Amino acid sequence: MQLTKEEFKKRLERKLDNYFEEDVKSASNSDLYAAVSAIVRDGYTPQWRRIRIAETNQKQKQVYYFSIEFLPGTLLKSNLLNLGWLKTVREALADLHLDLDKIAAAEPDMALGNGGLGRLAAAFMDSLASTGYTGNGNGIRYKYGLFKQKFVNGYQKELPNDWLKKEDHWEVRRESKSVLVRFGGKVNMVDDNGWMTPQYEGERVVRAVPYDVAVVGYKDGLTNTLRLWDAEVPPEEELNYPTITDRRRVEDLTSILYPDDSNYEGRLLRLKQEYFFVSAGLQSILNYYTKDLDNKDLTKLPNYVAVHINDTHPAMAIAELMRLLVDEHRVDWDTAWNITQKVMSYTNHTIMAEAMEKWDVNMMSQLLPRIMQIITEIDRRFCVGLKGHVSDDVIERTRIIKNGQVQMAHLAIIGSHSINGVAALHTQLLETKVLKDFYNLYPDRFNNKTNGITLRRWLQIANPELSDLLDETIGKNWRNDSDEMLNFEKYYHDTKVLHKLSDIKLDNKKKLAKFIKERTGIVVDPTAIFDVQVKRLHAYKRQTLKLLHILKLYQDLKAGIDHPKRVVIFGAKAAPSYVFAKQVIKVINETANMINNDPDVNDKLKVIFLEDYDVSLAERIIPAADVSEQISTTTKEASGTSNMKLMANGALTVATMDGANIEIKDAVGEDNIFSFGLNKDQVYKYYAEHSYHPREMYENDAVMKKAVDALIDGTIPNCSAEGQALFNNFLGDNEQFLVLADFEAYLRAQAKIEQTWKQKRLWEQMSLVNIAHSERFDVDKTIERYAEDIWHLKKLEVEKAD
Ligand code: 26Q
Repeated sequence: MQLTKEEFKKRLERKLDNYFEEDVKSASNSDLYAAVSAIVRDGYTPQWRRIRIAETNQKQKQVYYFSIEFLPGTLLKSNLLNLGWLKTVREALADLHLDLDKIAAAEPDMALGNGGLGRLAAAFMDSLASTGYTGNGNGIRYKYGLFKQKFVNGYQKELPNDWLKKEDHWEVRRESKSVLVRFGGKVNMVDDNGWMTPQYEGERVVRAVPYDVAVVGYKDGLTNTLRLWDAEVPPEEELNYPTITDRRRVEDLTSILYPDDSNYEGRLLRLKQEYFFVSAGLQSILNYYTKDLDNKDLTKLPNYVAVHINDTHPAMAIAELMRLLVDEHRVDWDTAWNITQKVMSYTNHTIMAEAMEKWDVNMMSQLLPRIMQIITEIDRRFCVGLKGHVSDDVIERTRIIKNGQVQMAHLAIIGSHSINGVAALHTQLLETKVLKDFYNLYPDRFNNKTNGITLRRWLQIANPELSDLLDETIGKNWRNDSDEMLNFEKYYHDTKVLHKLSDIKLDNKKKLAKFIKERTGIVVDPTAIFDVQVKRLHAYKRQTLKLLHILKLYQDLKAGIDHPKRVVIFGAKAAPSYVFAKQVIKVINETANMINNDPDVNDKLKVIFLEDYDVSLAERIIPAADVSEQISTTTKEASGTSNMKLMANGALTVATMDGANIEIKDAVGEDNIFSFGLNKDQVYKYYAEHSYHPREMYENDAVMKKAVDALIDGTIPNCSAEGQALFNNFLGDNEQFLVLADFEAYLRAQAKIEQTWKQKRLWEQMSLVNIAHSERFDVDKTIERYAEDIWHLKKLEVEKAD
């Protein structure tokens, strides 16, 4: 639908008047945000309805993406962009002396995710709608999103993220679509006319109420639905919840997002959350299938429905679909199993053992007695089916229930027709190491789907200046077809374009410098190298290696050895219970303090740790980055996605050959990336031979020793305990992440960065190549591959309203 500036202004006045009895002059940014978002809602609502009707009529297959996290960030600008209104609205507001960016800043971040996995789920939603596939998100409407991070004396403190305090403007409560979810109690199987049917006794019933968020596709795309479930006391069950505590226990189900992104803890509430949204989602799918589509033949379900399991958190979907088919719809077990396997597919996001979900059999039996019975039966049949075909060892290693625990990854693999990793190396490691036994059993189920990013958000919204430069050079069609970005490489020798590129970067850096000044009071020089590491804080991501590099630079500067000016920028949250990660934050903050206030350094080096890294902050930092730090221990980062966002914005990557970094290198060529460090075979060799002896390295390398010693010799004030903890960690023979093993290679890569920085033209050329090749990581390409290879979807045909 077209919108003119004049029409928008009229609507704005009307909304402000109706909602707040204000006009454009008197309204606050938050009033303006409410009014503009209401106009946007009016813009997509008719289309949203029309598409739902078209879906029901055309009965095409749909995918349901089950994810315990969705991390969309803010939606105003992306909805405006996708409606094709962004420019008009920005200009209309400017006419009224209003700034869209300031108004948009009033929107709270929808931070219903920890990091990569949740952000990927949100990107997939946007992409499905934009590419024209009917895809639905299924998740949890957490009352509190990921905690807000504050630093107090350099320590991380967590504050609740009450994002719903000011009502969410995008969600629609759909009470009529509520379903009931049952927990606990006892289950007895009784014969009901020849069908063994469960009878429940003493179970608790919770009502799941969906809140739907429209996912507006780009330009001629669809408007899909992200369905997030909230837990309530069912009105008909009021008497069973007599006390406030009883009621609160129900509300608690959806109250918090677990803040650990790579460490698994078997908490009962987490298990409840997992079953809650899985059961609600599947019931709602079957309601749609049997009622709206009026289909009674469940054997045809796989022709209409694909359910995707994002990591193992929703893996109970396999058992729950079996329960619904067998118990409620009286489908026989073998038929039900066949349907389930055809419907389900699973993505693995980690190879780290400590992140693998395992649930205690006793806990699961108590909370979900029928589900535990079904998983036990799946496991039994799996073992019986293999007996005699493979060795007993293989059966023992691959079965679902072992040592009193349910291995969720095994359930996910056994119950799905497709298992994918998220980057080529990651998938290869799944096939040859971590899931080798399963790969031998089911080689055809394994496939790779390298992650992608929403270029719409990371270029068009976050970096409009660079987007304009692409328009001016290669034409506007890259906005619809990212392949065309490759044409940008033709400007490799074009001095004018290279200058423009560097002006845009400088401009973005000035804006970030201003923001840094406002937030921290620290002045940074926008002409310095902006060296960025933004991601969750984790030992394997090795913010510690960056820290050692900073200490080395500091020592050089103190000794009169010169380096190009550099501003190191961190953004990272640590899981609240992750002691080591919090110690790293403290040491980095104290190091920053020391360096930023040392007159000897003379502004040659600044270290900025920005609080509360989230999607909104990413949109400010990433367009201003010169260097992208992707320095995880090889084999540990499944893919990474900040690497892709930074590349698209013209940052040059310094990287270990881990995750998708390898594919970035393939795309840009060796000369346009700074790669370094141990390869996967060297890493596995250390592990296999127990041959990592960091103390020897430390004793034999004076530069390393000096940097590491700074942690304990009193150089860095106010963190002797934490500095000692890092020191001990680095020097231990069982240090898993091999920080010191990569130190020297990392310094060499950084020296090369300094050399290149001095050749301004070469730097701009490399930057240009990186931007051009970021098309490879366009999430729409990733989604096309999922749609074709895994979900077997066709695009929906819809007529536009006008
Ligand atoms: C599990 C059980 C209990 C509590 C929490 C969790 C939990 C929650 C979140 C476990 C893992 C996560 C998130 C993992 C994650 O974000 N992984 C990242 O996924 C990205 C998208 O595929 C990859 O790019 C990253 O490499 C990977 O680390």
